[in-house]
Amino acid sequence: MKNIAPAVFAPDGIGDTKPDNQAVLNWVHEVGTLTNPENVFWCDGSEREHEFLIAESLKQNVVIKLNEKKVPRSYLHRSNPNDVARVERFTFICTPTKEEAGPTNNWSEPAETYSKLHGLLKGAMRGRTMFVVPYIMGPPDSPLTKVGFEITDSIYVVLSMRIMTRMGKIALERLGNDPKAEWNRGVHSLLDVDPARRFICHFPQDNAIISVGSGYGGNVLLSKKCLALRIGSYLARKQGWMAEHMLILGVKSPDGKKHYVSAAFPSACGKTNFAMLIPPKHFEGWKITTVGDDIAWMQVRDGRLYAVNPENGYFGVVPGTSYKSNPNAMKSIARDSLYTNVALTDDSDVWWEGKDGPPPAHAIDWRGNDWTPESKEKAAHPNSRFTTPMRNNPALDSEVEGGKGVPISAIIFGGRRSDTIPLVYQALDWDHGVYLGATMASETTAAAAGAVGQVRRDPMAMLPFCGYNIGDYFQHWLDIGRRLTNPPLIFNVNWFRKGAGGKFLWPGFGENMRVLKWVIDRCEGNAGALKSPLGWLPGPHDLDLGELDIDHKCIAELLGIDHEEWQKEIVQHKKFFDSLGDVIPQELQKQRETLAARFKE
Ligand code: GTP
Ligand code: SPV
Ligand code: MN
Repeated sequence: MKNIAPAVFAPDGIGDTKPDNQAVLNWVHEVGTLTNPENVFWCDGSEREHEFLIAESLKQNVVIKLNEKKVPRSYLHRSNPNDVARVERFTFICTPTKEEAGPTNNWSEPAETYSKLHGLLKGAMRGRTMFVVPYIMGPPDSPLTKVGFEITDSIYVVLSMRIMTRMGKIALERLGNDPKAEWNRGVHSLLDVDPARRFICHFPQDNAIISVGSGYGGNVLLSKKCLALRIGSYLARKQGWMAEHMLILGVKSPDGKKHYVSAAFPSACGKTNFAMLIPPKHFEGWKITTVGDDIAWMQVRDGRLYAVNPENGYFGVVPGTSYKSNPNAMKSIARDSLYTNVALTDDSDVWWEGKDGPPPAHAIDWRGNDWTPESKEKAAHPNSRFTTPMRNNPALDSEVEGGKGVPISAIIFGGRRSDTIPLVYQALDWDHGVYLGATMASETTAAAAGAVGQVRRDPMAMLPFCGYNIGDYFQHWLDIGRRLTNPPLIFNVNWFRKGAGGKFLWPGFGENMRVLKWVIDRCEGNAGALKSPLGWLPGPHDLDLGELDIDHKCIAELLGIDHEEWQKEIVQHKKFFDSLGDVIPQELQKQRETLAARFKE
């Protein structure tokens, strides 16, 4: 299957919707002069355009059509095997000074980087079509909503952006013709999909992104991690709001009361699953709805925090998704979806490890090779993904289009930790909660290139996504807290604690409702908790474990605080802060000292 495809030639009326904003026209002209494409295709997001692009990408073997009966209007794409995840080593924040990018980011000097990238882009689109994709991030009537343009030579990127963002005319209308309007300039070229020429570069001060050499989602759907988080977090600090790697969900209790919760878990640590949770039978009358599964933009209004989901679709982890683990995701991806790097069955259905039912006797694996259950290789890549419109989600929250956003009652942090971290506990106050976020750690996953399963600090799940100095980011969190008269309560969770046998102690998925209910009850002021050195910890009787088949010993282990492990953990907190130099706010240093002191009490 191909990643790089030759130019497409559209009939009149398709691909010719030029914006009338002169700044955009000038920029497209400049990029065209540099990259020298065969032609320019101006996207408008229409159904007719979509049909044309699908037909072309089928002809060019960029996607394969799936079984129309089993997965209507859905397609499979295979990326280059050298290009299956985000590349953090080749991701750069190109602020004028290194200090602005801070100790956690790769930095490179803007002028030098532009010149290097322009060198790579010179003539890079020869023989290809240059697509211009206008899009907005955020509900159409939100004050937080941003306009972006992505130039790309990948038809797969165009098809994906159409699902992931509100794409086309809506963005041209929002932008208008003011040449000084704020909008993001994104340039993407596959080049020759060579890891040696792969760079994802951000220029926050110019609101610009250049990504070359990759065709994988997180590196090339520039709306998502690049704009909504890296550039977004930079703009958010300047403009007084927050851009976070968080899901947003609604919780309605049987008496009709509704709360909204946001949660920051690192990549492939359970955001999509938590955002689509279906409560177990024991919780009849409770209903969870999804506002977003990956990114939250939040602002302070009347002393409360309000959140919108800037995206329009889900780019989710496929392996492990089943009717057992996540029925709402299964229903969402049963149609209108673009799959990447999953296996293809002999009847043109898709398959992956962890899907319901037995494996197929034969399939084509994610690399395009024959596969049988006896094969040593996985059929689907561990970071294979679905791209699907959020409107397919049966549990989509009714407020998802609301520009004002939803009021957040609780913020949950959580990582993937085999030990040390209890199932759930609550911070003592906002500043303590910021400390929980700042010191959180998680085992690395297949979502990023590199080793899997290594514990690393990933503050607020933003380590790969904070577009400026992490010390200033922590201070921004503390400052936001000062503006909140009715702040969300802050919690920490860990679905991934393991017992002596190396198995997960907690059943997870739908059963996470039990933890969520305690969170909501704490917000309502009617759940018990014990004061511990870590903060408020539920006693075994504070969690509703009714009808759950779980050993009492497991619960004790899940909620236990091992003092020896915590002495080590606090040393790691200090090491982490020390490794960042002197950028850590005093308040967070103080939090660490009081945490250590509480253990001595
Ligand atoms: P990104 O899209 O990379 O940001 O990931 P995400 O945070 O949305 O993670 P996702 O919900 O896709 O889950 C990632 C992996 O964790 C999948 O393999 C899930 O099956 C698994 N997972 C999710 N929730 C749980 C849970 O509660 N318990 C356990 N054991 N695994 C879970
Ligand atoms: C993540 O890695 O956190 C994702 C997938 O959500 S990607 O868009 O590739 O970043
Ligand atoms: Mn993510």
